Amino acid sequence: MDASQRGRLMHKLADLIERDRVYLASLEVVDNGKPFADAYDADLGEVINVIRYYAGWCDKICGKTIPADGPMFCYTRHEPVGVCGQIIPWNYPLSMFTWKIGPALACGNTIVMKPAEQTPLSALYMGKLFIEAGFPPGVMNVVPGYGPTAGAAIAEHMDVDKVAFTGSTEVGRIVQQAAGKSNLKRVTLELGGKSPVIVFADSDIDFAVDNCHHALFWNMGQNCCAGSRTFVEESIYDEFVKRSIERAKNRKVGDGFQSGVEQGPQVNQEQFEKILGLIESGKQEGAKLGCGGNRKGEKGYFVEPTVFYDVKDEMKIAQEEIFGPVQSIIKFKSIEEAIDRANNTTYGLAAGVFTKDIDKALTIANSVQAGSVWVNCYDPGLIQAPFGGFKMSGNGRELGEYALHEYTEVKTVTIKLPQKA
Ligand code: TXE
Repeated sequence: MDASQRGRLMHKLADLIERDRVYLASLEVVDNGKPFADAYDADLGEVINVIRYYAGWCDKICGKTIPADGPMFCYTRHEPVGVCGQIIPWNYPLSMFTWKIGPALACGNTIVMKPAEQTPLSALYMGKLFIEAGFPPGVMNVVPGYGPTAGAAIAEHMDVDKVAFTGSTEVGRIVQQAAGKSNLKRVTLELGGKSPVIVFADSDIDFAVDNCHHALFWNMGQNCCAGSRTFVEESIYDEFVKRSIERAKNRKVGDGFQSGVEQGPQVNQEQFEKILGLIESGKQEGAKLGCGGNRKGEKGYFVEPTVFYDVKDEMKIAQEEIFGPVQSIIKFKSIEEAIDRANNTTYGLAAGVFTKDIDKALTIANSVQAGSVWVNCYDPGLIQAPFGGFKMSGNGRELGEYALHEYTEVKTVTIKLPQKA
């Protein structure tokens, strides 16, 4: 169909999501446990914006004419890759769904989507909305199932041309290997992180405390770019620790449908136990526990907002992705030391810096190995800007114009002319 018609279908889909926004947000709460206000405002807001953003791109994806040597007319076409397998996690079920389908549809691909086994409901409902919007049969296929069966079938399939995966680094490797062993399908990966946030003494301390709190605790800490290593300059360290503990103690934990709740349960028992195990390792390895450190209550997978301080780089809680409400505060002395220690990780997804000194901000921005660097903010959620990882946090970029490159093949057409014009 015409590219502009694809754009109209995507706008129609966005209209239907807006119509059913309360229902979709409620499905996210039931499935994932996140607070309703977060699902409704942040997740659904982003979902609608992403689909509209990419709807606008549909008829603006252009090749080039190339001033090639000789009597040649040379141009490129940006063609769809074909059938795109997309495997997504459970922390942002609908957001991850739309980050993936947006650029894929804009470029004219078809999709086989596998939602996470923990959170398939909103993806299935989206399948229904695709039909209602009038997408041709076969363009969008939602296949719920488990990773080693349904997910692996996508990664290994000879007729799938590309696989986009978001999830653990461990499974990212499996997906890339499966692509290598089958048809060398294109692979983009968005994996875990251990993102540093560097707070200098000249920053507004309350502002920095609050931002570092949200950088870690947002979405129950189940965030690939969670600011999970909070580096704080020596001279403000004690005060920063004190205020961070106060903030975490005030965090309201409970049922996501109750108003005012900031933190719901972890997604399942496996994640809950992983987090409690890492908290235990922090205690045993000598990190100081400022607050929390246990499950909350006796029912459900609730974890107390936990703050560790005097955390050392070699401790497990400073090395491994916890994916839970556990903040680790680390002291630093100089900017050089902060950069070295921030980069001392296999991950490279994101980083934050808080300072009023532009020189420090730019030195950090240029020196940290991370796909996104946020200055005096953390994860502002700009859908127009690319997002993705350095090092073992993955490859490829999602969102923004950059994501379109991941969903097109560039074809070069060269025509010999009788003479150079
Ligand atoms: O992830 P998995 P899990 C991290 C986080 C978390 C850990 C484990 O640290 O604690 O990973 O979470 C599908 N072939 N992140 O076990 O298994 C699976 O069905 C193909 C960070 O839930 O990677 C699901 O759809 N697919 C992350 C998806 O992969 C397979 C978000 C993610 O699940 C598969 C989630 C296989 N063999 C977890 N095995 C982020 N980057 O945001 C599983 N899957």
